Amino acid sequence: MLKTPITRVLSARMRGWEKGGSRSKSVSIVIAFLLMVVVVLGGTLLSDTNYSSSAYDHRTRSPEGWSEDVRISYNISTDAYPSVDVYGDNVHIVWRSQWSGGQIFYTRSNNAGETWDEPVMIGPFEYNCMNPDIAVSGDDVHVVWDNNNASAREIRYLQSVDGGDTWLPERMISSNDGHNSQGPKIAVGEDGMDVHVVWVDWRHSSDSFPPNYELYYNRSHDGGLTWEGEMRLTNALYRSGEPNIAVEGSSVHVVWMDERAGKWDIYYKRSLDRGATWGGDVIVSNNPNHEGPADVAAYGDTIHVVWDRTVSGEDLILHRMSTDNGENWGESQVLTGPSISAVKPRLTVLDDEVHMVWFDGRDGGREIYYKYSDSGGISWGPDTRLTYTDNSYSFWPEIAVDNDKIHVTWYDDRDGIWEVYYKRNPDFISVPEFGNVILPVISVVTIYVSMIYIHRKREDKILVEREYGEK
Ligand SMILES: [Ca+2]
Ligand SMILES: [Ca+2]
Ligand SMILES: [Ca+2]
Repeated sequence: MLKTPITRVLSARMRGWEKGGSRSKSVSIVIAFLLMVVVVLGGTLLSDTNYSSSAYDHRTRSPEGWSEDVRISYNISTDAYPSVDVYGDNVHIVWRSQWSGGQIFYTRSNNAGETWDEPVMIGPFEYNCMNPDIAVSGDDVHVVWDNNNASAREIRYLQSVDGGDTWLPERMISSNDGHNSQGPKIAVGEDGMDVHVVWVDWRHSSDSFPPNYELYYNRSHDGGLTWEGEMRLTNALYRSGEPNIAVEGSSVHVVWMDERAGKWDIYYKRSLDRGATWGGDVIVSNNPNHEGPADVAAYGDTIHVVWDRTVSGEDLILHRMSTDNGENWGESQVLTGPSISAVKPRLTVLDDEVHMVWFDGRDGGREIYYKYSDSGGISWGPDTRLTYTDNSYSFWPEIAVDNDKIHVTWYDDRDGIWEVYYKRNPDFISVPEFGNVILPVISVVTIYVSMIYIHRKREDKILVEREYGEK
């Protein structure tokens, strides 16, 4: 057979492979594999560098479907007690920052939590602001808190009518009477016109010992522009505290902790006429243990109440519902626990979907947990752990839902100082995730093809040399 250079190479290669070239081939595959590992790791690290510049926290894990933790607050002081509300994909968060003696800070996201504006202090510069809460309807953003620039702590109200771009002048919506008014909670109706605020007031505190705190209330029917004047909601000795409020159509629902019977219990009351008149106090918990605090959420005629019950130093979270707008109440059911410090349950409801968050001590430290019912509160899914901060303390979660997205905020000390965090479900569809896959794949294919090419060139050279050497 005529030996041309090509046939020489081919025949030499065939003999070479027969003679154990497969060993050098496996070596090259192993090298290619190691390179692939290096490239994939490198690609992941590189794209993570881009990713973390948008404030995602890679020290945490997340359950399926949830985004990573996004740090919201950045100044060098303590940031805590966030509150969140959402309208469409516009998410708004307020919190208390220790920045300069205690101010209210605010940020928003107009893309459902993917990016956030730089936080700003809202309202006039005041010291010692506490207990912010937020409610949103369309472009109307309503914020309340308390501070003691008056002769005592009083309820402050701030409003934006342009989605949080600018804020109208701050107003005081409790009476400046020298007695503390604090811990306000705000709710806004679906039409955006009815705004309701409830708080704890000390003006009757000397009536009893322990002091007699009572719930007071104020409302607006024109989207927060004018306020009707405050009303007393409770009238029973001893402390009444930690109210929460929900509005649905013309019905307003309030729950709170009350120690009128010598221990803390959960009470409920409602107004069916946009807050003009109120029904009697209804005890929701029926148990000799410590009960509270509670939260309430309403959708149509279905009212959900959740609260924390302490039994022998551990906590249960219970749920009770009414399907006739608060007239009658079903049996209470235990949703979770007993667990160490399973407290502060917060609720939101949209149709048959009921969402709850709380913080829990079962893992050491405190972590944020989430639970969900898609049957209008009848049956509930498992407890889902949302944070993994390795014995840090994650506290006071708040939750809001719209456009099939669940938004959760809380604060914790993973960075050695209290900061505000956020996460959502579903997870973000992000460019870095795309890059994580495509870039390494292209790199690996290129390197592998080059290696095979180089290897074959070298092999051919050796075989041809050997062929000629043998002759
Ligand atoms: Ca801070
Ligand atoms: Ca007052
Ligand atoms: Ca009282």
